[in-house]
Amino acid sequence: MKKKLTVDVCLSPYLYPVYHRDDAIVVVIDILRATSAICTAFHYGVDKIIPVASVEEATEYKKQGFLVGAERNGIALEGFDFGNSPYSYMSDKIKGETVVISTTNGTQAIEASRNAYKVVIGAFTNITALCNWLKLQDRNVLLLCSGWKNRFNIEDSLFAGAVADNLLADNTKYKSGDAALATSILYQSAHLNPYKYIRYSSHAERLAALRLKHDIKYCLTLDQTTIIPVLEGKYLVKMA
Ligand code: 3SL
Repeated sequence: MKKKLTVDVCLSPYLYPVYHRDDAIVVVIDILRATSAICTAFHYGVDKIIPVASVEEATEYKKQGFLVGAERNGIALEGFDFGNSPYSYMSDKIKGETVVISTTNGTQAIEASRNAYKVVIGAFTNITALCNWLKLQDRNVLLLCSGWKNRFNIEDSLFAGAVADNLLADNTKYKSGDAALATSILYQSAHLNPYKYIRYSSHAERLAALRLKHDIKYCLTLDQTTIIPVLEGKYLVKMA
């Protein structure tokens, strides 16, 4: 009998070293809003994205003439071209360009998992394409939640649960780690109205206070794109 593949969830980048496996595909998740913004940027024609962890690196790229998005604590940093709203990437300005992005948590999670077998980007906006692609791979899957400053958050866990739930439906192929099981139960209790479920979460409240409720709603919208961004060296590119 063929050995089952494992689907698991790492609830914080801080825990990544504990969950790392050499052969697993890592899906980086930052629903509010980095991975949703990245998927949107590719859908609107960006050629490549360079995710960077620090504002210093982002500043260096800006000096070299790159278009740069930089956000900290939900606020777009002054002196850069974009913040982290998916809406800011719905623009002709990015078509065919390489854009650099640095965010509070999302780009930190990408940095933490750089040494994985493969790193791809997940969001509700590309969820069906992502799940279908994952099911075609013969690989263990690790869903990495960016969280908030290394803490658990609901929105990333909910998305991880949605993907886990989808993959684990084939229990002849996949088995779950405990965190995958827990998040898929979370998803099952929330899937009929995810907005209602997350609107009192700390980051949704933070974004609502910044008058960004429309961003939250967009980031919960399913299947706006079929593009799966994948990390190749220092670049995120559109998966061929
Ligand atoms: O944490 C991140 O990387 C950001 O997505 C946070 S925010 O939604 O832009 O506030």
